[in-house]
Amino acid sequence: MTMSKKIDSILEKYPPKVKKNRMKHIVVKGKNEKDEIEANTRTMPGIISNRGCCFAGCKGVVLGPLRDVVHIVHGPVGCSYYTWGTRRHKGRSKDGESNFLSYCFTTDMQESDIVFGGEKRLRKAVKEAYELFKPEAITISSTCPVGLIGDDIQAVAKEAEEEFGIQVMAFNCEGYKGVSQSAGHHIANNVLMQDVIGTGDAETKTYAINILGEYNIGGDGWEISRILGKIGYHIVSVMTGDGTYKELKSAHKADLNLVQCHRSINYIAEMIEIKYGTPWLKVNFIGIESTINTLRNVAKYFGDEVLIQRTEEVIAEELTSIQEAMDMYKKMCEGKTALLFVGGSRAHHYQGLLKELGIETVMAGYEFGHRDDYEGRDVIPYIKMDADSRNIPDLHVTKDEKNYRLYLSPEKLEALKKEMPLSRYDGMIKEMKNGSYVIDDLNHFESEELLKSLKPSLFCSGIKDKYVAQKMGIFSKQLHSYDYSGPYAGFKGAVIFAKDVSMGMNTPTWGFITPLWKQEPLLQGEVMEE
Ligand code: CFN
Ligand code: HCA
Repeated sequence: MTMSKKIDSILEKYPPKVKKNRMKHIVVKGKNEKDEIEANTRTMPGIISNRGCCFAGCKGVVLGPLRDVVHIVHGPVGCSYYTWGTRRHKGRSKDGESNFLSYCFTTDMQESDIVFGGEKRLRKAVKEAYELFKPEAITISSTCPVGLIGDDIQAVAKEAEEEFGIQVMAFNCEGYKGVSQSAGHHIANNVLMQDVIGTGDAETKTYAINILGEYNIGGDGWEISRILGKIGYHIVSVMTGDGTYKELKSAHKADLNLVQCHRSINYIAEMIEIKYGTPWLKVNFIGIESTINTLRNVAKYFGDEVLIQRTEEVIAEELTSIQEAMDMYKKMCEGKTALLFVGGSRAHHYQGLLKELGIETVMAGYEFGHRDDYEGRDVIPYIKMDADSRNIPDLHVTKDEKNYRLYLSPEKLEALKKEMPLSRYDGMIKEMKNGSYVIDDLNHFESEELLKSLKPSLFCSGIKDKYVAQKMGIFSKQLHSYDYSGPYAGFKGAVIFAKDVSMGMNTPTWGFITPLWKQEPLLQGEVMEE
């Protein structure tokens, strides 16, 4: 069955309202004049989505990796316990520094707290955490029931700050807020920008950079830092993989922000640019060509001949060390196909690396990407926000509640576009081959149907559907946690990824499994239309 017939047959199974909705989330690259996709909208009730929640995006993704902070989860024990360590953001302290990553802090709310309020319990937890661990800072993240009963976590945080003399930040990131993890990213970004970034005064050296949207999953950030360090960059802070509150405070002192995951941290990148005039550059350290391009672009930004020369030397050295292994694995991967379905950036970032191994991506999708992650966007050209530029007519920097916003009149924006090269964040679709499929918020029914008909060699996804695929005899690589492996970033990471997928796809195991589509259906039924 062709892919388009398959999609039609999937859509035909839905009631009309669902069909209408899902059609807008499916795009065939190049079929229409514009590749527009609906994204970042609410999943229809009844659909088994892979999406996570606001709390996952705030505490799990953005805050969690900060290792010198005690992160208290205010909610029932499961919210904290079942997310403990599963994302595999690694952290290693230097001498004398704290590392609380291996701990799981929760207020363990009970029924009585739901009835009488949980603030007392939270106060006690903050006090206990402070007395036992003396952390640099404490975060409080609330989960669903807290929002429903209305505990004032901001007031508890404020009180605790006065009592203990450390920063205590409260995040109202109840799971049900927004439509996915994405709302949680935004909440975390706002508070970090408001309360942390800009409060430090650490010394910086030449070529000072921050790495944003890099969470050190499986050690990715360490491999990226190794390469950048070898070239001669000074990494002021990493947001937030193996990162610290202490370093974050001085992040505004860097010369340039590199943005690896745009989705989760574009807010901070933009707010720093607007408030401090630090430009940001979209980078990608996944895949060899992407890593090389990234390194060249960063060197070009600084424009120093010695740095450009050193970059080329490091690239040559690194390439020599991996070439043989990559060639070997390529022979094992050539001609294979992949389906990619991951959060809000990796379904894009991994396509280059797969291509380098000879693996074609036939379908890719994000759980919670926004339209710009798919279709790209114009990035406002770099405007140095010194005292003078704040007086440019038509250019207004305002701070509404917690966001720094830049308002430009359309005329001014057009004029600026002419004056300086407009940087663009291209998004995922542009880099895909014509005819390939892009599906937003892919659900379990759709995943199973596509796996059955396309029978890809590789399904890159997460824990919720990994074993569904493998029971069908299709190798599934978790692109969230990297299963138990990594790093996959940079040069050395590319080899580890190549090895893992070569082994996974070529193991004889899959031949011993009788895929479900070769067995008799266990259940059969008709979906009733409205
Ligand atoms: S590490 Fe990142 S890279 S932060 Fe984001 S959008 Fe999640 S936790 Mo899972 S693996 Fe995934 Fe991205 Fe950015 Fe991770 S693709 S879903 S919220 N994500
Ligand atoms: C999250 C975290 C997650 C889940 C991974 C998965 C992660 O969104 O809650 O579903 O396999 O990377 O740990 O994305």
